[in-house]
Amino acid sequence: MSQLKQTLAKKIAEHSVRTQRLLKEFGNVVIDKVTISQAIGGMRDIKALVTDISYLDPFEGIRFRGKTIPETFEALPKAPGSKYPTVEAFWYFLLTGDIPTKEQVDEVLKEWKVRQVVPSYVWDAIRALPRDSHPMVMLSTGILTMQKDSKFAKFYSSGNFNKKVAWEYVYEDAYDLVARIPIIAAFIYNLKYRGDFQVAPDPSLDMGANFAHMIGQCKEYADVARMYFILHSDHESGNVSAHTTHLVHSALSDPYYAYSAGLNGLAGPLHGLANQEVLDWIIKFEEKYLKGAEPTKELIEKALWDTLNSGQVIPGYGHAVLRKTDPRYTAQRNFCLETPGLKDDPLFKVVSMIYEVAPDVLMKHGKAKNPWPNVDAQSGVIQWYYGVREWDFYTVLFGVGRALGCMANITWDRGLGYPIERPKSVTTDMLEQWAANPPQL
Ligand code: AMX
Repeated sequence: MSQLKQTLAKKIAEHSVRTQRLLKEFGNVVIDKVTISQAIGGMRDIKALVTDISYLDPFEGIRFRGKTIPETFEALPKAPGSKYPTVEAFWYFLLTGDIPTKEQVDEVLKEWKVRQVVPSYVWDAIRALPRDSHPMVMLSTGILTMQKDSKFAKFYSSGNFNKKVAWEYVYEDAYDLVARIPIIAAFIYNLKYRGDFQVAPDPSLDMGANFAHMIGQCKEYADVARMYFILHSDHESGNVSAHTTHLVHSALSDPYYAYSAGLNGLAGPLHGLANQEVLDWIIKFEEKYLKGAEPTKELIEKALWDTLNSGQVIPGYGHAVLRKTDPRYTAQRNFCLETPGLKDDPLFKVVSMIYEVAPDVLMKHGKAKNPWPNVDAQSGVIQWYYGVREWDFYTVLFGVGRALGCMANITWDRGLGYPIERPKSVTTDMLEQWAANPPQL
């Protein structure tokens, strides 16, 4: 058994004691109450999910395993010659909460290579789709296709299914999935935008560098990929992609079913597709308002109001939990400011100008609870600068990163034996009765 799996087995066993004690001794302790607006309004803020992989504070932003983004980047072992950690080191950290030693990272890097081999039927299935399918359809299909070889599904139907060790099979699938998803994403990129010019993985490279290599990018892009996949990995478990993955897996659907479903949620414009929408908005702004002229704050303000007045949202702004600028936005903005060339890039200038104008506009508009930018407002600029200009691909990049968090989460879900998810529905009649006579709780 690998060091990672041994560490995880020990931690899950220790943690289970805490979960079981909470359930048995304190199961009736009330931690939250639910209002009518929460029941109708998308369950906002209801504390009804448990995860230790990450936590999102509305004002501070995300912490992975208790660490902020800068602390995470600082603490993890770096890729050779880079100031960014390898995704593999981050995977160890997300799963266990421990900063891996060099030896532990080396073991993950080695195992990753074995697991990253994608069955050839995945290529056949993706190639069979219409070439103008959205790349998220291709990614979700590619992941779902691998279900037939799920180790968890085989274990479940083996006749020897045992809840206590079920997590080990989820772990096996989850690990295979995170190792394979960048290879599948690169395949989709090459299929759709590079005339099916496919590049084999280079076994000497870590995940970020390998992704850069496979999509024909320069060496510097390896850091973009590492940063991007880590930043997008997890945002606690209530967001649509993570929650969908958790929900689907709670029915003991295997990780392939679960993450394919999660990706379908990520493909929504209010969630992961927003990064594509941001680029789309900027390009249309340039075509319609600039026509070759320099951008000005006045023109941006006008375009923002035109968008709002036509009933659309400003993509990349607002958040269901955050109430300040998303630190993932800041991390990417800092990357731009620290990268010669990028900080003077015309698109980065437009994005920075939108940042100066949009929060005030949204505040005057008076609807959005959070007028500040989220991760998606900044991520496309970096891709664009490095030549990944096919912006309908940006959500696929998000999906590669998000797999890390979703897969770590469901491995733990199974380890702790979380049951099938089944909230209770009520009727509008019932709400009206409670509105007239609030129940005594
Ligand atoms: N532009 C215009 N209106 C916005 C807005 C924005 N960026 N953000 C929120 N609003 C509106 C909502 O549509 C809602 O209007 P309504 O009352 O007419 O229905 C009102 O403000 C209140 O919404 P909220 O409570 O502030 O936000 P929410 O929790 O309902 O939704 C989110 C959160 C992210 C979907 C929303 O802010 C949004 O649509 N943003 C733009 C799309 C986007 O960037 N999505 C990516 C989010 C990050 C991610 O998941 N990747």
